Amino acid sequence: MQKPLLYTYRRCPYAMRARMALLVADIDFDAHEGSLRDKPPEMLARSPKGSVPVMLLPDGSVLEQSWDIMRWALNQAATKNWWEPAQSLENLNWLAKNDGVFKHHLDRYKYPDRYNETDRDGHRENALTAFLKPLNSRLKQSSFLGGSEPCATDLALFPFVRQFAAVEPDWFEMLQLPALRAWLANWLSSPLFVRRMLKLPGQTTVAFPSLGY
Ligand SMILES: N[C@@H](CCC(=O)N[C@@H](CS)C(=O)NCC(=O)O)C(=O)O
Repeated sequence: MQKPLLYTYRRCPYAMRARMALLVADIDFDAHEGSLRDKPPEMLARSPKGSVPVMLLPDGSVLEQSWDIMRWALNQAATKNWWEPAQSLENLNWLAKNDGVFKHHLDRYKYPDRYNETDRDGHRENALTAFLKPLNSRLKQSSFLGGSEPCATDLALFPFVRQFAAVEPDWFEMLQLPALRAWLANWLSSPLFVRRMLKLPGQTTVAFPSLGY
């Protein structure tokens, strides 16, 4: 294997952050677009935990966590402006809160049936109070968590905030979260995101950047 191979799933926010980091780092990689209902046996053989993203490196090692893929892509001289600000205690805390408390409430708000959830609005409120309002306050201080420029933490959080905003877009639009909304709009229109969202053929391995995006 010459190039890294990423097992990915288009709508998965973890896969989205990994793919955006690989694009930022301008890394040439192959991508296998899968389905959560029909996971490729060769991926499961390398990573039995069965979640995406998974990255196979040319030296045979396997990265099984989205943040590890981001580290592998961005922790190098050319992209240290993306990686180093993400190592501050504050930004590591944002990552932990995103992947912890926010993801918990987001899932139960977005998929109440899947979680047998009767208090969907309570989870929506908790996500706002515990995460989105504090994030809005933080983003009033600077446009990005990286400061005036984005860093890996911005990349890591954006796909989850996007999911939340998309559950009830009209309701989200009414919220008094101007800094957060500006941050989100910036990412949604970013060429990185637009390129990442283009459809890959399902269940086949393709050279990701060579599709001419
Ligand atoms: N901690 C993992 C979480 C990855 C994850 O949960 N991915 C979801 C898709 S968004 C998944 O593959 N779930 C397995 C399944 O639903 O079968 C990471 O950061 O990569």
